[in-house]
Amino acid sequence: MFNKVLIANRGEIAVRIIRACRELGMSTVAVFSEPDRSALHVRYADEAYELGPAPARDSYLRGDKIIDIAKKSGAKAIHPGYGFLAERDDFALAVEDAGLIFIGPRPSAIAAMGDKAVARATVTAAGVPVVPGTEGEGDLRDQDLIDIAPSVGFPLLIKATAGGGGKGMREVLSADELPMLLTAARREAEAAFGDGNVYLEKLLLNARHVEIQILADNDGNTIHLGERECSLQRRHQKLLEEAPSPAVNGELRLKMGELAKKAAKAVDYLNAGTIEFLLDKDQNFYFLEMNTRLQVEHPVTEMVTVIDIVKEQIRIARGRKMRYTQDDVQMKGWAIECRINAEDPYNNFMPSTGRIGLSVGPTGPGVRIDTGVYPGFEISPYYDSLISKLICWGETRGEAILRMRRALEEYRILGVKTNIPFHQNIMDSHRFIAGAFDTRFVEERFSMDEMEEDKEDLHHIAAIFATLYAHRQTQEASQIVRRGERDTSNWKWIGRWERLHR
Ligand code: MV4
Repeated sequence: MFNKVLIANRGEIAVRIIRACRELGMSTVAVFSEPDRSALHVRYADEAYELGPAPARDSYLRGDKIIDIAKKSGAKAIHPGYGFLAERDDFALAVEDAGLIFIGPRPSAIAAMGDKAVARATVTAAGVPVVPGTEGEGDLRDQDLIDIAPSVGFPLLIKATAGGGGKGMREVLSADELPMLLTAARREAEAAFGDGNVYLEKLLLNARHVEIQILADNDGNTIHLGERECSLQRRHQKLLEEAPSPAVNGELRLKMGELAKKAAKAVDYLNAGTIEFLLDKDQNFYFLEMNTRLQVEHPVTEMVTVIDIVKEQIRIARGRKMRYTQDDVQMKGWAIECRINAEDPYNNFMPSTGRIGLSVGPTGPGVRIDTGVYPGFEISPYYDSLISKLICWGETRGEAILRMRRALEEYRILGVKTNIPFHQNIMDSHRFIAGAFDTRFVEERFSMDEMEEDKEDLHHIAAIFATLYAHRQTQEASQIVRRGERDTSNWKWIGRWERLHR
């Protein structure tokens, strides 16, 4: 049994894990790189040890050093957070071999889900639907793939078996492009992952990215905590997540949840994990991959289920039974998370580095901020650009959106450019408000400027009212819009509507 945990990570997620440990009465050990000497996770932990220079390979990826520090400090368990060493089965194994506990899944599950072709074959055998494509876990040669391609159908996607998260994918529109793109994809995969193996999947268009949170303990209990909608992303970087998904009803949630549990059980899964699905317009869904770690967006699930996922991870790692059965899990209300990044939404989301100046975060009812920075902290180019995660809960999706709008208005960050204006535009977007978006929305349909024109469309404004006040008559909502003066902003409208009707 352990009472001291080493957190092998930095930033907001290290702080998040330290908080869970403290509430459970456990001591914490932080590790840090040179520029992170005065970071928040270092200040919050009971002890902290330096790993090395800024580059991750010299610091946060030094599994050997981290294990040594755990042994030296008497931490009997290591929580990897997300990124860095979180999904490295060799690290998880090394932790176990050192007689320590890895707070996460077994190395075998990380490895099985880490190879995307093995993952596909494994969950298929368990009866979980995958996107039509190549089958089996063996390595396929170009000629095999060229022979199989017509039966998969075009357009299709070449994906790296060692990939994931959208890295190293190639769209193929027709058979004649395939040989050339196979060569390019293999070269890229070889360079990025040291493994040039690829597989094929039919390309699904207009799909949403919906993922299911899983928890599994040592007693063989596997439960799901419902879904998260993660379609709002740009270049495979998620920008906003919500729970539940506007596209999922109770019946679909039940189906996806049961199949997600099957996928997890197929690799004898332990601890917290996430099953990613693509969901199409006709409510068909397909397994994409499993993330064998705690995720950035876990708070939206925590807000609607009132389950502390990190504490549950620690309980599970201690060999305890989960505190919840599937019947205990209920979703209440709606939660939205905006990732506040140090980047310029008016300049192609260019990262903005520098010292955080004066900053004041929103507070008040239903607002949660997870952050790893503070005024005076230097945002360096070495790590990701996440300043904080702003999470708002509301009784309805409408209340969550209005609360997020309010919170974004309150938020002040000086010193670096942030994507807060982007999120404010999203909160104004009729498609977002109506819940009518897919994974291509931000890149193909959304622009900071076009927003203004879009706002003039009365049908869309009617959709806003209908969504925000779903408990009222849609007709009533659209009448208010038709009576309207054209030059009044949507949000003034909503204010007026509030005064008239509440
Ligand atoms: C796909 C797809 C369409 N069809 N696979 C990107 C992340 C990785 N997990 C898999 N991804 C995709 N796989 C098929 N067969 C579209 C994507 C995709 C995507 C998925 C989730 C969230 C955002 C995305 C953005 C672009 C493409």
